[in-house]
Amino acid sequence: MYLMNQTMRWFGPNDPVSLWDLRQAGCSGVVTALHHIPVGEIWTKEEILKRKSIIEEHGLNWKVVESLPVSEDIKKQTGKYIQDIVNYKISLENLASCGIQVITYNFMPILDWMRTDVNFQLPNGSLALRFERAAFIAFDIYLLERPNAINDYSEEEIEIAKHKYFSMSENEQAELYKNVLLGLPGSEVAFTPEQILAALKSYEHISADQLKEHLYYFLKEITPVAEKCHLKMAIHPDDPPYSILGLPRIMSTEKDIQDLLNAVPSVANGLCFCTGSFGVRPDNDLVHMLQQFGDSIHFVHLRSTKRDENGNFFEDNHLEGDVDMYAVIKELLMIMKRRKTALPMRPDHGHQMLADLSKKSYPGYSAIGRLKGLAELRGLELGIHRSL
Ligand code: DNO
Repeated sequence: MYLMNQTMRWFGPNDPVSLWDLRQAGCSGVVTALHHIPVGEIWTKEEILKRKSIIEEHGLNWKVVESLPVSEDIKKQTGKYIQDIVNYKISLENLASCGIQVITYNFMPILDWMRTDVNFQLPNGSLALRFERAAFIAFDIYLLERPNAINDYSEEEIEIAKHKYFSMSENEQAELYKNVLLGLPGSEVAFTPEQILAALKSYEHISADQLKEHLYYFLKEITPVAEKCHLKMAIHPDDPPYSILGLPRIMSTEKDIQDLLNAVPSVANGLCFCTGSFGVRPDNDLVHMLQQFGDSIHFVHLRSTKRDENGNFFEDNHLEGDVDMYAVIKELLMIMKRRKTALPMRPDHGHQMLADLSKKSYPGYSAIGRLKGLAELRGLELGIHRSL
């Protein structure tokens, strides 16, 4: 019988959520990354093994990396991208030799996930992550003052954003600014406006098609190495799954996945299927996508968002919101049975709740909300499995 391998994300020794916490939450392994190694540099065997032994000392395993980051130079094919790819290949070989099986990465320019509110209060008092479109547009036009930003929105949207911005206190504006540019997950470093504007400018001449070509070039380079050492590459979708701040985004739709798989056909070239990211678009039919691409899924993030007609969404309970989690898990069980393999999964994000409300953690990654998410998902999976 094939049930998913339950994992949790751990940000490493600086994570306020401990490995014991995660083990008590019921997972058998963690997914993590060597966040202290600058992007582009080699992950040495020594550093990988050091991390692995800390994890194993707590009775947990480490088989999935999230993430081995891709440098901006590789995404833009500028500067030292050739060297960065050489280093990436060496890191892959090192990881494989230490027993790692799956490598999560993304190809989102500059920023990873983006929300406008990381403390959105739900009716029961717990806190969730939220994307409010008017706040995001207000950030873009008034706080970042991105040149030509107004061309990306309708007059009506700009009017609503203007109203939003001028009704915010200075503190709220500062909070919004901080939330949107929170930087990369696992890092405390925020971007300054000058840095982000310069970074955005450096993508000005890169279209979505061009960025796709850069992704495929990168994959054609590294896939033979991944194949040779039996690693599976798992690309994470764009979050949210559309262009933001004028940047190209290329892993948002069914067509994007199809293009990726056509460009580099290999068992090593696959997906991190994140239901919360893909699920924000009403035109992404998750069950259909699972049916189409089931053979290429190497890692699963389970989360549900609730969207409205104004382009806002918040992260709902794992079994509520717009994602039909029953149908998703049922499909995953059938994929695993067909492939005779257990896929690694993790509950993605969780609400900040109970004792965690007074604790600090990475946004979305407090202990108790994820424990609750995992417990619900695991129960649902077992229930479906037993009734099939
Ligand atoms: C957010 C995460 C993403 C993910 C990366 C993978 O919580 O799902 O940050 O780790 O995009 O490269």
